Amino acid sequence: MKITHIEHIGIAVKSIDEAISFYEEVLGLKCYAIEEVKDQKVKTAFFMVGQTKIELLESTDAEGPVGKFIEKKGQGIHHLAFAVEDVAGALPEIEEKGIRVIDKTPRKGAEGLNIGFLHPKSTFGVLTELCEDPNR
Ligand code: CMX
Repeated sequence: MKITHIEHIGIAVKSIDEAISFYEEVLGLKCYAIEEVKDQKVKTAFFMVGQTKIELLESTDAEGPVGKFIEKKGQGIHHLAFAVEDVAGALPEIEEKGIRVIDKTPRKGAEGLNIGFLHPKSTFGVLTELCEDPNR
């Protein structure tokens, strides 16, 4: 498995509109995309910082992963996503090393990326995502 860079940092927020205002008006970043990912029960907003993105996540369902996270832990960093060249190959390779893998095979995430998650209980408390851009 080869990690090329940090693809994005996911931040759970209660209101994506309020959070966008902070990132744009206070930090001076530009939101370049807003997308609902129905499968993940979230609405997302993206900002580019160098080659890394900030992904704001607002839950669209209290029982979804971000809804449950905010209920339990409050707003804050939700996950760390690494860009890899081959998610389908990386997931079984990681599982073979005894790490708890949430997705055994890749699924489609925001921006059409192929993604897979590793369970935070196996990764020192940080929900870890692997992403592959199929257009690269
Ligand atoms: N970071 C760190 N720990 C987390 C966490 C997170 N984001 N989400 C849950 N946990 C912890 C809980 O606090 C809980 O810990 P304790 O038992 O110590 O209280 C434990 O993980 C719960 O684990 P669980 O019972 O297996 O499951 P949950 O139903 O809470 O689900 C998880 C947790 C990570 C398996 C689930 O959220 C998941 O599958 N996430 C992957 C998908 C996802 O997060 N999608 C949203 C983002 C989509 C996008 O980026 O587009």
